[in-house]
Amino acid sequence: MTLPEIAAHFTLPGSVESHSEIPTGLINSTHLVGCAGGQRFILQALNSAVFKKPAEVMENIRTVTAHIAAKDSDARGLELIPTTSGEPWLTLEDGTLWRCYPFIEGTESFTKITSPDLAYKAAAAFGDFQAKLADLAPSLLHETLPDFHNTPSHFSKLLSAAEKDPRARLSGAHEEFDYILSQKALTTLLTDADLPVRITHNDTKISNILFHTDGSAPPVVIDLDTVMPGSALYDFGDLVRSAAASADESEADPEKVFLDPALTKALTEGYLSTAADFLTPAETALLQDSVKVITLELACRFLADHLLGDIYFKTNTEGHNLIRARNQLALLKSM
Ligand code: ADP
Ligand code: GN1
Ligand code: MG
Repeated sequence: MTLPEIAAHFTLPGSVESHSEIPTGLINSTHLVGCAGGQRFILQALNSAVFKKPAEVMENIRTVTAHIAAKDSDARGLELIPTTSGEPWLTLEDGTLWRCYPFIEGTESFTKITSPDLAYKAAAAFGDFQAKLADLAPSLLHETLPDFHNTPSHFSKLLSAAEKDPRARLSGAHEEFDYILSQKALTTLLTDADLPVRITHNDTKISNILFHTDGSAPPVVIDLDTVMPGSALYDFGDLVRSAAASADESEADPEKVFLDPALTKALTEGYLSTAADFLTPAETALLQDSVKVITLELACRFLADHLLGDIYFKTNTEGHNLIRARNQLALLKSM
């Protein structure tokens, strides 16, 4: 089915005049659609290999966005555009799930940021997102990706990928693999800490937030597919990992990759400005360590995917996931 044919299933205000893919995400397939009359929309196919129960993902998104909207009617967030038959999303015969959101105009997203001011605002927005969900029972949400942030489990999956080595790639990745093995103790730091289970975003990388270009409103938290029960620390750690990195995840030269201390400070202050009230002392004490843990976790995931033949994360070139793993390790070493 072509994109205009898919778009025709949604209650859009006019015919599709333009469409283009937005390539930043590593998981879903995201398209910007322009309609006659000038209004723009996001059409997105959920990755069915990753999200095995897409309807549960959408139910989580609905529960969370409704809870936030009830508290803050001004929150300019994600609202689903229904299909022409009144459904909140479209399920094709092959099981692919498509959904449609208004394109939030006057905003931009970044894969890295350089301004401490923007860093502070992004972190405050993610803390606020968690704060607004602090009174919603985590048991109301489906665990759509079991063990998504279970670092020891990602470490074990890497070991098993290395043992199988189906593409004979381990010999070209020994340095990275050995370094990860040397960091085993770090993998259990958060799981051993008996942290509170909260409703968390679980994918707080900096491209998952939209900044209003005129600064007229707080940034909008997007990409809610992974919202489910989790630990606040993985959200904080993932934000710092992605936003305070000196270079993109795909940077060709790992020597250019390090964690920027000024951005880390701004992110920490911004996050605490909205999260300090609900965090426990145990969580606050582990904030900076959480950045190391999630960075190691992502290095495990990228390297395992490289060894298994790039079956999870979208890649542009052979060795892309190895480059990504190497950069996460460079980032970890700089902390
Ligand atoms: P993925 O799960 O693949 O990361 P996202 O939902 O994060 O997909 O979308 C990818 C990119 O598309 C975002 O980083 C953002 O730039 C843009 N985007 C997504 N939704 C919207 C929206 N409603 N309005 C404006 N831009 C959006
Ligand atoms: C994926 O979809 P996207 O690009 O926002 C991944 C995250 C990783 C991130 C690394 C569901 O996020 O866990 O941290 O890539 N999302 C999923 O860039 O696996
Ligand atoms: Mg995203």
